[in-house]
Amino acid sequence: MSAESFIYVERNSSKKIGSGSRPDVILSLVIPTFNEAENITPLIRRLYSQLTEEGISHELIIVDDDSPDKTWEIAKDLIDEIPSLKVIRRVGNSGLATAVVCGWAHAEGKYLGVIDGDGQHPTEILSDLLSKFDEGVDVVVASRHLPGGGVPNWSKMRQLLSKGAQALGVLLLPGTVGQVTDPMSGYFLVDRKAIADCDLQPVGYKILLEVLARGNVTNVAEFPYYFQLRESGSSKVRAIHYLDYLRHLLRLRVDPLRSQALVRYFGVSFMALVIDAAFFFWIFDGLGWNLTRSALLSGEVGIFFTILLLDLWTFAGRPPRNFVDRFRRLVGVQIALGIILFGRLILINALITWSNLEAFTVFLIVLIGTSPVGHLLGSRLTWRPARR
Ligand SMILES: Nc1nc2c(ncn2[C@@H]2O[C@H](COP(=O)(O)OP(=O)(O)O)[C@@H](O)[C@H]2O)c(=O)[nH]1
Ligand SMILES: [Mg+2]
Repeated sequence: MSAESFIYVERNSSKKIGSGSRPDVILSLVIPTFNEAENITPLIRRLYSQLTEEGISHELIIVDDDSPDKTWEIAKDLIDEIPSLKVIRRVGNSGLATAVVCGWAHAEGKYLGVIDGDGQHPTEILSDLLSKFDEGVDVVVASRHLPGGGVPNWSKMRQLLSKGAQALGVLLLPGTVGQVTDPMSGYFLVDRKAIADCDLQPVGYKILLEVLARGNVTNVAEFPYYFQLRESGSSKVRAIHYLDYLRHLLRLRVDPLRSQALVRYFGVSFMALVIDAAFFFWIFDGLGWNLTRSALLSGEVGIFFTILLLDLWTFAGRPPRNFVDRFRRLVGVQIALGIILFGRLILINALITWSNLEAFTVFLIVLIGTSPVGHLLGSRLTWRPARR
């Protein structure tokens, strides 16, 4: 065993992810573990033989948080057998996301990655993920939410929590979370250049969030995968991790760089609302058009204003940059918001028939009530980069 293959990291170690890499290591794959004694040996062997067969020069870095079941010791015993293995035993610190950062800080490869230690992430797609870097992307995410991907029989509760967490993320950090179909993925690779010397300070479980938010990331690619059943042991996800996630989102939210996009976003939404209402008031009250036609036209004016400003101002510079992709995106947003506008017309007419409120009041209630739905949908379509 070489001296640097086993690393003992004490509390408050502040090693950073450097910009230099070893030319002979393409991939540094971090495997965070906590009580994975039964899973870790087969996983390490599988990864090593597969990557070696595929000719991918690599290192495998276990970062174990001093597991009571001695996962780190079991891994350490494999160092003689697996030449590409490094084992980090972290004492006095815990948490999946910080463990990954710790592993990357000790990594020497050009591309940095993370994979779960319980066998739930299929190793077979690693070379597919890696090959995406040829297209000039900064991050490649393995996604459960693309066609061809999926999750096994998660309880309804966990599915709901996962969807809710994602929706909340899109709402709070549209430009970050909305960039990918699976922002909760724990399986992804990142070009070292994108996060070298970045001050990554993740909270809890979601390291991808931190990379997308604080890294120098412009282009993201995704690749589908099916989340497999755990080989052994149990998930470490607890209720507290949902609170951690919320804390993480809020922490990233108040980051001034990110706030600028958010302020612009809400600014545009608010202006669109005012324009929509003023236009409606003008043609309905002033010109005497009928209710449905007025609501339709003013809604369309609002939509047009929104998509144009989000594209040209709020998210200027975000991919896709070529004309065809951009046109397709704008049409997508228009169609989505158009469908909502149609629903709004039905609601307005229903409310007018069944209540004795004034037309303008009804219009305002429905407009304000439905705009979050519209913007959520619109944002997903507007900010998601063209998929590679
Ligand atoms: N180092 C470290 N690894 C962790 C910690 N919590 C979870 N893990 C590992 O992170 C991976 C994913 O965790 P898991 O509980 O399976 O999450 P799930 O797949 O989303 O249910 C597994 O390899 C765990 O052993 C932690 O606090 N520290
Ligand atoms: Mg798991």
